[in-house]
Amino acid sequence: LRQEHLLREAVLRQSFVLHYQPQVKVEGGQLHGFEALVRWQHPGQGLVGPDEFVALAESRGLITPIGRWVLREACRQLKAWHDAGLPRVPVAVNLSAIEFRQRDVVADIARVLHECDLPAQYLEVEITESALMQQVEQTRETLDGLQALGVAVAVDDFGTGYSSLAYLKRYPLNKIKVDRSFVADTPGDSDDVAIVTAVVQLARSLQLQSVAEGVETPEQLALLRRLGCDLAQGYGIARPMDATQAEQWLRALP
Ligand code: G
Ligand code: G
Ligand code: MN
Ligand code: NA
Repeated sequence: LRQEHLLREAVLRQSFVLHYQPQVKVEGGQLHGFEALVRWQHPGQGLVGPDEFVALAESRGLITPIGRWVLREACRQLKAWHDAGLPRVPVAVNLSAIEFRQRDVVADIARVLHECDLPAQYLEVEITESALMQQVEQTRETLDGLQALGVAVAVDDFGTGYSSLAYLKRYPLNKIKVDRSFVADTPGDSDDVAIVTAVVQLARSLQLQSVAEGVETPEQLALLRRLGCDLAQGYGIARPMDATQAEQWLRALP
């Protein structure tokens, strides 16, 4: 109850901060873009990660204002980097199922892009597989709207939901993110190697980009290279970092 009170206050004061985790090209290792990850600047506990407050925010009707702050802040930061003459890379923002299912989500995103004067090609959204499985007609409309706007869509946590694969064909999507639970025990665990292999091949067959999450070791990266996975993200490449550190990654780009 106290956390809920503090979270409401945080929403009013916008006491959040975004960290950015690099996504690199598996072939060559160059920076591709960032995933924006929200943290709560908690009055007593320091920076608190989303695992500790997103569920509470969702159940208390607070995820929409938080999500809107995240979207606006990511676009504002990206525009600031553009204006500073830094290399232009995309930033991916996570949308919770609740945000994704709002009727006006596409209009909201379009408005933020317009207000920030940011071309849509620099924003991506990540939506979990389970969110995509609900309300098929509305989901399709929203995805069509995002596609028309030019915002790419990644399926987050791929393979962890209960879903048929049919939706991958029916919906306009751009990327599949192989869940880190499948990457963690590669290359030692042959079952996980088989799963990651299959997902990367599936993505390629459907002309979707593949992104491996949770890459922690050089051996995992070597496997992904053999499989032809497009992008990689994980502690072994870089941890999520604040905007100042992320900017150093941009400055280091050729
Ligand atoms: O940042 P961290 O590694 O703790 O992220 C944990 C989970 O929280 C991830 O599954 C991620 O998708 C989710 N998450 C991170 N940032 C956001 C956000 O801005 N909005 C939503 N809805 N989820 C987020
Ligand atoms: O949206 P998603 O849940 O996929 O967000 C990524 C989450 O995974 C963030 O909480 C991030 O801090 C975390 N993460 C990123 N890289 C790694 C990694 O290599 N290992 C582990 N265990 N977690 C990671
Ligand atoms: Mn994500
Ligand atoms: Na994920």
